[in-house]
Amino acid sequence: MAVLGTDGYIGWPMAMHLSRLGYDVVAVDNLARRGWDVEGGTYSLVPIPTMEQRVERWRELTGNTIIWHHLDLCDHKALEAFMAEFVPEAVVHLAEQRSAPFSMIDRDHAVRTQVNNIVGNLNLMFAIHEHAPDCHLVKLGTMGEYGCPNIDIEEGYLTIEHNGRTDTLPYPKVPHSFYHLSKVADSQNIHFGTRIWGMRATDLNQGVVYGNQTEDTMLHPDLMTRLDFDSIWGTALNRFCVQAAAGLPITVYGQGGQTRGYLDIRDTMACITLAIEHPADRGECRVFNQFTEQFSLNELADMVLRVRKARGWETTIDHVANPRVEAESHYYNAKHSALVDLGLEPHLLDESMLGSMIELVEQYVHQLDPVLLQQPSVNWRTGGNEVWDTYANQSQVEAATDSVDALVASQARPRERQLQQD
Ligand code: NAD
Ligand code: USQ
Repeated sequence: MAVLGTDGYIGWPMAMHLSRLGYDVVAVDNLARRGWDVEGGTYSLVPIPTMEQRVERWRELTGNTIIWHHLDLCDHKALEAFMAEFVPEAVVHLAEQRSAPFSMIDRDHAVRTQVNNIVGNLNLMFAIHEHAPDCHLVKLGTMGEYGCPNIDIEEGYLTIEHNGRTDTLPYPKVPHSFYHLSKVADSQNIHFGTRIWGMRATDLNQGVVYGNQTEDTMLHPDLMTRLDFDSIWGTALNRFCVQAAAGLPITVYGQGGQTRGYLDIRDTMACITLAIEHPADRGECRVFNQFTEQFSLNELADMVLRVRKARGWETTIDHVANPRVEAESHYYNAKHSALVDLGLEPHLLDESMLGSMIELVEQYVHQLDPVLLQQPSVNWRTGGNEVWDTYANQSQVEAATDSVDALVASQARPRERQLQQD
């Protein structure tokens, strides 16, 4: 079993989850994400050890071995050698640039996102085809591929009647960003691969993930997964919890009617495991919408506010000017029954879950950079703004005195280092 993107927010708990279930897990990552943090002056609020330290701690505590493999999916020769050596029965592919704002900074970041994601995925498809043709590709896509159409969103396919004829076709996509567009291209390429080569594939169109704790991450501080809070990498509900823990206003972009699918990180583990345990057939391109509930941003912000209030603390909602180009009040009804039919028992969002997330954040709140938390640094129309420039320049100054590789290896956080120096 190969988990690609294991150093990330979802990848690390996923590798542990599968390892605990008895799978032989090979963990793959090129550590690009640590480099992108250095580039933009961002960092995980929860400190994360190196991959070597993580797999060693996991082995020490559970007796289970996760094999760590440093590999870039864009290096097709290395990827082919990897696939020929391990011939995995399934590959969980999480290894992409996954931030919509990052992809909207400028031309360079849009191109890097699409090249990394589309080429990496294509290399993986060819490596599977040539060296492990029976391997099940479990690929993380995103609900944002669909956008917000004014009709119900189906699970991947739509049956259309046109001029008296009927066909079932891939669902039309109107994505939210250059990042989301890269996922649409991946989906099309995978669909094609299943048709021409008889590949088996499951494309998981996942909603926004929240939460930070799984059974395995809670075993030891070294096994925690990353917690992004800044406006480039942090996702909506996680950011709202961090803002609540810090007593800062909750930043709802625009009117707050934007509705998306959401799921608890524990359900991400369960959904991917269900997909692995019920593999797609040869030649099948299966699409599941992977989320458990849909909420508007106003609904999420109100819930977080109530949790704060129940503890006797006031906080406010700040409707900041929307840095994105997106509908702020729209129809949204996305189907998501396929994973429930396979046996998913969702952890629905409630106030106790939000309370425990806020408590977790409170332990690290002194490490927060409030500018990174509160101020959007990328605008969809004009790209990276002065906040982006300030933090990116900061990291360039750091990089001039200390190579990016050394920073990545030492896990240093640019802002923290600056504070120490001050
Ligand atoms: P993440 O950024 O925390 O982790 C992604 C990992 O992939 C990083 O460790 C990075 O170094 C690695 N990576 C990137 N490009 C690579 C390459 N070319 N070769 C090898 N490794 C590479 O992201 P995440 O939040 O864990 O998301 C994982 C996947 O799930 C992504 O594909 C993302 O699009 C998808 N997804 C995430 C969410 C969410 O809310 N976090 C929601 C829907 C879908
Ligand atoms: N938003 C706010 N305030 C904030 C941050 C975000 O109002 O402080 C809004 C955004 O404008 C957007 C919504 O919240 O309307 C969701 O934004 P997000 O940053 O939580 O999520 P998004 O950019 O869509 O990306 C995240 C992951 C991505 C994944 C996607 C799933 O980073 O990898 O693909 O969620 S989905 O949204 O279903 O496409």
